[in-house]
Amino acid sequence: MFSFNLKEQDEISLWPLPQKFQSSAVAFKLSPASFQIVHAKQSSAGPSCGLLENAFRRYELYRLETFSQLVYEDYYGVNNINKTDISDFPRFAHRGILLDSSRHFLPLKVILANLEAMAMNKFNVFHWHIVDDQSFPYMSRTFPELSQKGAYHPFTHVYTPSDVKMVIEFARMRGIRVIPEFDTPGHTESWGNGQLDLLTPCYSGSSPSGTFGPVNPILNSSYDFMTQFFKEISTVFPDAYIHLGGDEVDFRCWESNPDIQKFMAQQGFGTDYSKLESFYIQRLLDIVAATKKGYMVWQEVFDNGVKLKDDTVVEVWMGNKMEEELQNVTRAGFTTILSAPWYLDYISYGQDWQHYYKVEPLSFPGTDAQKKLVIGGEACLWGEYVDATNLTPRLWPRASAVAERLWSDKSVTDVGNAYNRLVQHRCRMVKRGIPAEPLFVGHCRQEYK
Ligand code: CP6
Repeated sequence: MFSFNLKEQDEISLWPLPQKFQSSAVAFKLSPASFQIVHAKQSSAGPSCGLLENAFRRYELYRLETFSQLVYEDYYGVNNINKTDISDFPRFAHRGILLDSSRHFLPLKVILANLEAMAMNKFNVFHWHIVDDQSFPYMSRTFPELSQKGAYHPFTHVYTPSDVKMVIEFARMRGIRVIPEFDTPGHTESWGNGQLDLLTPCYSGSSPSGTFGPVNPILNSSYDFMTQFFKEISTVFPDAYIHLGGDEVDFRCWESNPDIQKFMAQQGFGTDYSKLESFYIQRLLDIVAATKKGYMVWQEVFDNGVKLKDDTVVEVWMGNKMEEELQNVTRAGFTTILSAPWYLDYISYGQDWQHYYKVEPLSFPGTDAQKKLVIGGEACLWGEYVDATNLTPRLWPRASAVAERLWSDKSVTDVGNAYNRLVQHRCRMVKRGIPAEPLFVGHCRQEYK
């Protein structure tokens, strides 16, 4: 009468692949009525661990992620699990996703759904590129005008303190850190709307042109502002790290401004504006260090020779000379994370996940000590062409390729095997309410509604 493809339910499809696992043909039936998950006798956690208790509850029938991925529905619609021994741990400690809520506002719902998908893929860092040139949706208690005047809309397109709390707690429950990025001195146009004199006035000839450039590095008021601002940020975001940006500073406005020119001469910087940039960043780093937070920065900050604290994490994002950069950063003894090969905002026809999958983060020449300094990577979804309508399918399952690269053993490189598992993993995400896009032709047993 009719037939259907049994392939999907017959195979287990773990993603990312555990470090070690051994499955057997012995199958157990799971009955929803009697199923329970308990702490092992030797477990150090126990029922006092609220995080685990909550995770148990969330996973209902199938509970923890890997376990849940082993459960399959048999021909009769009964849930089965085969006896399996697993010993697992991540290859890299930092497995992140960057979302950009400035180029387009991302409603809370989209951010939370993404955190859910991150947990399914064992990502553990949400790098929240929360503000940028185009808008300032972060509602600051100390400087409320930043979002009142800098957000796309002062009420509907902002993250209130309780929104931010919600994101942090939702993430924490899923083992995800939230690292906010407040990118300065460049990428700050939106900050200027609500904070007078923060940005450098650009000149055309001998008079101000009415436009503004990077944060004004020659005024004490800029540093007073940053001191108060990052004091707030350090209390709102509990993670030990803050991302301070420092990328893509456009020098043209600084060059045009006679006060800046005078300052450059006084400091003996000549016409090397990267020295001025470093002067700013150096003072900013000292301000943030005083809040007892560690900081992450984009690679330019290292390239410009800024003196960094030993525990600084340098994020390598430029695709050209990436291996050389990793070599230099680790030779200088800094920890680093890699995002250059994983710019998921770039789209092209075909299965681009395979390119992300084939990256080997430690292929650069260097000593074992240098390689140890690469603590992970991030898939970046910059927001120029992304909002709530297309974020989730654009990110998933393409980011899943990055997830496996950062979690599984170095030897897990078989693209064909990955394809088969990823097809099913993608259907599993769809089944769980994440509208992940298809890899190629085919179907899921349960389509997205
Ligand atoms: N915004 C910010 C961006 C980018 C960066 N910083 C970016 C640059 C080049 C590409 C993609 C994104 N949109 N603040 C660089 C880290 Cl190709």
